[in-house]
Amino acid sequence: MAGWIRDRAVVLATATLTTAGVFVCAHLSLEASFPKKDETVSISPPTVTLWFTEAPQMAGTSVRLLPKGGEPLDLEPATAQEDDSSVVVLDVSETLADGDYEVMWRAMAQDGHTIRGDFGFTVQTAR
Ligand SMILES: [Cu+2]
Repeated sequence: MAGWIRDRAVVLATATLTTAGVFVCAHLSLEASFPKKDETVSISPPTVTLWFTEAPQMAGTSVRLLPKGGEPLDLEPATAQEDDSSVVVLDVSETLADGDYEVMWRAMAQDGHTIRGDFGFTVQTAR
């Protein structure tokens, strides 16, 4: 019993540390996106663009776009915008069919903290 409690405590402590390491970063966070979270767009978006509060380290930053419940689209890796490296752009080189999509992103701050998140949007071109 005591062993079980100790193991459980270790698991909880580890979970807490992991959560803090992943999600708590006072300076780097996602400020805005295109498309916006839960937005319905009437054209296939040419990019998925993420505005961060500071420039992330691109080596630890990635953006994936996938049809809801499907596989990530095979796109070129996201890049920092030339004139503002706090803006990360994923070029969407194919036309998205109508439907629900998910954006899964990860960004590494200059201090090495990694944050991640996801949001959905809908493409609806048909009237
Ligand atoms: Cu940080």
